[in-house]
Amino acid sequence: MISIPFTEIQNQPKIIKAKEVSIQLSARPDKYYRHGWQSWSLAAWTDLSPLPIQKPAIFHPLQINAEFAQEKNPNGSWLGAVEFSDGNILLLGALSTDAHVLLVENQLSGQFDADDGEWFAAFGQEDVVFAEYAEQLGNRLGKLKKNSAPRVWCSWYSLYTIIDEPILNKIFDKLGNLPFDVLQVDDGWQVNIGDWQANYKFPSGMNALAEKIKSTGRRAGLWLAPLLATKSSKLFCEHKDWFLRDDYGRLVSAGFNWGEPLYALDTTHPDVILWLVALMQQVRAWGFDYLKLDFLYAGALKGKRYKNMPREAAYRECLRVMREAMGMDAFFLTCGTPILPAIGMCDAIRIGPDVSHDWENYRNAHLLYNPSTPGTRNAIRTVIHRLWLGSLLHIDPDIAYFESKGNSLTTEQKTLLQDLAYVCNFKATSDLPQWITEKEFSELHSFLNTTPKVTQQSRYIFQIDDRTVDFESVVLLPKTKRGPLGLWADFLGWLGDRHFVLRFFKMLDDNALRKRRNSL
Ligand code: 9PG
Repeated sequence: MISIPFTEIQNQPKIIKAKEVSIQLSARPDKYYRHGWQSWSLAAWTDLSPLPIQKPAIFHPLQINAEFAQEKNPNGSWLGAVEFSDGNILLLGALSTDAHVLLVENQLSGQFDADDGEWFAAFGQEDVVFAEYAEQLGNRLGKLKKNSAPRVWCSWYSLYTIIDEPILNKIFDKLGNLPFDVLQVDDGWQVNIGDWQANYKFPSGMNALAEKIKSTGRRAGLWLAPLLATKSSKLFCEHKDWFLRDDYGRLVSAGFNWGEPLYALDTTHPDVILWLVALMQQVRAWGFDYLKLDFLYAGALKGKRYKNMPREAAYRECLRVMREAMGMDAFFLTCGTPILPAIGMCDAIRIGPDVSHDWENYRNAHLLYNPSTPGTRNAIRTVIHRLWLGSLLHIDPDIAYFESKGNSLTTEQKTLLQDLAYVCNFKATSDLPQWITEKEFSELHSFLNTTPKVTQQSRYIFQIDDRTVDFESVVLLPKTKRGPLGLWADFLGWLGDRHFVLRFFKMLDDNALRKRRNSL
């Protein structure tokens, strides 16, 4: 462990090569910058008290860095920062993958999993320090920024899995002259997670779907989750030896979704690599050139791999292979991705949890303490703390809403989300042309055509053209519940780990979706 006196960093940034490094602080800081592992994990400035463990635990592999789920001290993936009473910050950040930062009493320390690596440490004004860190990361991992991010219509946040060929074709026609660059088909087109062929709802096949989109003058986008599979998939049944296992030979859980347990591919297995390359080429051959690859954390879970290498390094290598296979001319958006390994490998990265047509779900936020589940407040909170990534690649804050039908967000909340899109310079929506009013249609039209001047005035305050927008009220985290409510919360957490409970909730969701489909 290399120990650095704080005074050595106070006047100028430092790069340190070490497996472990620690900085002894001169005073107890006021705040800690927690940087979550992947797109959906929390990023936020908080006080130094322990955060409640988010629940249900069955979701840990798919929402956080599960290795640190029980850690009480403030900590985060690759980087951490502390804020002192004078407003200055000290940042310690890794310059390569497989690293973690932790604050124990007055000691800020960083640790690489396997070998030595480089650390960046700097003290001063928050924006300057984060910009310097990003610059150093860019030098090592690469900057991949194209001129401007495409404007995207995405099927997920209005139709979820109820997409089918007739409804999508109708929507593509009705989008008229709205200035979208990409129409992206999300989850719901595939036979199963792992079985990436068109399902019965797309009888004309994927070529025809891409053709239809291109005939409207836009690029065709497609969602896939290539690094994992459900237990019921053909892929899992036929290739059990392709899946990640632990030291005892047991399958590693990649969480639970789509009403089923999920398993992760071992992306260092030569046959898996061939399969992934063929899949990326297949998607391109269908005619899609905007790829939203999702649930990518599955490529970086802890396990015993075919090739013995650190898990995030293995994941980064897999991204490189998929990027090469899809071609540099494709637009590659990563989602549910561990952040640092994706830098330099993709064009854009989702930097927060999903938005939803609700502001905050009381059960998930206040009883399960889960800041990763879909919800607009969760999304804004984490995105606003990850803007520093914007100098390295396009940052996707998720979609903005304009429609009021089926949407419980207030006008102010919807405006905040639209402003977040301006701040990130990444514009997307899922609104249905048949649901939005004339007024909402024209608001969406002007949103897509506007690039306002955005300047950041402080951590949470932005000037957007002549308006001042303050995101501070959004970022607060719910307090731990005590007494009977605390017990109830624990019980809910326990229930949330049961497969039958998760399947029951899925059934309710599916029913609601069916109703939605019928109303279209
Ligand atoms: C499709 C969706 C959309 C969406 C993605 C991703 O359990 N979870 O915490 C969880 C978080 C996000 C999520 C699904 C589950 O959504 O972010 O845009 O593509 O998958 O299934």
